[in-house]
Amino acid sequence: METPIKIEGPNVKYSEKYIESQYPYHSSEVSLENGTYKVKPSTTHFTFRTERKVPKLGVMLVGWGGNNGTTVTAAVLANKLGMTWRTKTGVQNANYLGSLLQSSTVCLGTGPQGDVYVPFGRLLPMVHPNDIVFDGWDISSMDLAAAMERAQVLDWSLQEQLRPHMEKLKPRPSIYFPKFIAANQEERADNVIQGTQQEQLEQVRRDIRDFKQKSGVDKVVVLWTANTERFCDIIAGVHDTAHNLLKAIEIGAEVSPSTLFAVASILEGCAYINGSPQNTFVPGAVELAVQRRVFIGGDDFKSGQTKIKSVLVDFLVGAGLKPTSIVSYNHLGNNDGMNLSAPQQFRSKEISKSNVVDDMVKSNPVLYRPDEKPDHCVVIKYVPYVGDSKRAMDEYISEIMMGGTNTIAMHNTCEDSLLASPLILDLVILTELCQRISFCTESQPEFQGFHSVLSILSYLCKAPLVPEGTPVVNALFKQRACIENTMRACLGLPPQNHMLLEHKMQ
Ligand code: NAI
Ligand code: DG6
Repeated sequence: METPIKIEGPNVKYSEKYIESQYPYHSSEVSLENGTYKVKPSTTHFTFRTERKVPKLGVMLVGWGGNNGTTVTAAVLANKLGMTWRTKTGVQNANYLGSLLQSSTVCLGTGPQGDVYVPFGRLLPMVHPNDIVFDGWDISSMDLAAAMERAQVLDWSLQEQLRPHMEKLKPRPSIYFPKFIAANQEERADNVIQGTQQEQLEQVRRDIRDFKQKSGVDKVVVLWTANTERFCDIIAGVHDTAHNLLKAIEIGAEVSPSTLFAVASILEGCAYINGSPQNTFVPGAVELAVQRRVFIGGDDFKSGQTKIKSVLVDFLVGAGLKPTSIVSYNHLGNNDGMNLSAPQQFRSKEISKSNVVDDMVKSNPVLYRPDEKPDHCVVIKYVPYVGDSKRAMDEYISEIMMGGTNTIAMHNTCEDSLLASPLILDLVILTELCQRISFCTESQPEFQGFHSVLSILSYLCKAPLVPEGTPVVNALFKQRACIENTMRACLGLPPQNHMLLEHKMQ
């Protein structure tokens, strides 16, 4: 039995419907006046309101029959059914390792026995992954049991237990435009929606409604975990506004399948998350989401090599060392790797993996001139033999004191889909939570939700999508602190400051 959490304090009120908190948000405005930085601290008083009722959540995956799609579905089933299986080293239990919300903790404060930590996902009322109902689309018609076998991710004895459950799950036909993904994917495409772009869009919208109605879920979040597409050229009059984009779909101008899915979800009022690197969110799609007040998030799961990069470079730059060269190699042998072996799809991934240290570099003008960046090279190779067990090798060279150099080399081997699956769960659960949070201030007294571009998801994304004009944060622990402190604000708790002043007095 989990110990319930209740905050007792003047800043928080629990009613049947809401947790309502008062939160002083401290910030500082800086100006440069006569060669001096003038810093003006200010405080904005927020009221946060979090709906307490956790809905039944449905998640529709685009690319459901892929390695990530089958692995996350299988993992949830295995956890829900309490499955265990034998491996060569012993008995393994189903778990959610790698999920920020399920398997990492936050400190509530200090008790008689020292600091008290609770799972992140227990801070506020949130959906539990075991309760998520999955559905989705794939251009491959394989049922999820056969697709799980094709993925070669999970131990065989677990697959045998899962098969009767997974074989009942069949992906819905999907939108397939061969020019957007690698030609080597063509063989898989036996499950496609026919018709004009407009008809395809309408079909996806019907699918969302059909799922919602048949499964009885209260809400649906749609998440793209299908193949990486090539970038779509953004054309004025086609992709630039919501109106033009809807018109472009109607007349059959070039719109990518992922953008069609995003538009269909937004029109159905369902949040849409992009787990791949392509530019799904063309300006017209963003505008549509803002107009309809629907959340969008992305891009590209930050699962392994990039996660380490966003820690290591933050450490180096934060320590006053100067990274000057970052070279990252990957090789992998799954279908994602095969798709990325085509130049245009590789290019999408290369872009997404290359801008991930910019904020850290920019944060330190002692080390870098305004126009200066470290050399940064990204290589991905397809090597079928290693399957889903991706190899990542990185070399970081930094300048250190008095002309010295510091070279760090790293080798990481890991099943890619077992890293991505818990991120998928965190993304949809956090998105759903954000749909239940609203806030107001003294100057804006009407309650409002977060901006449609849900930047709080940045921790989980390589190339965080943020509202226009907002700083992009890639540094991992800043991203984590943003989620933790936002949740603490909803409980009327101050941000985690790690000062431990109570232990610093005589
Ligand atoms: P996968 O290739 O195993 O699965 C993709 C699935 O999408 C396939 O079953 C394919 O048939 C399907 N598909 C392709 N186009 C489609 C469309 N238009 N509609 C519906 N289904 C379609 O790939 P995997 O390993 O599952 O990765 C999925 C995506 O996630 C890739 O874009 C990958 O780059 C991205 N990603 C994966 C990470 C990881 O750690 N596994 C991390 C970051 C991103
Ligand atoms: C090879 O780079 C395949 C990709 O899909 C990656 O596995 C994926 O983008 C994860 O990248 P990272 O940098 O977060 O490990």
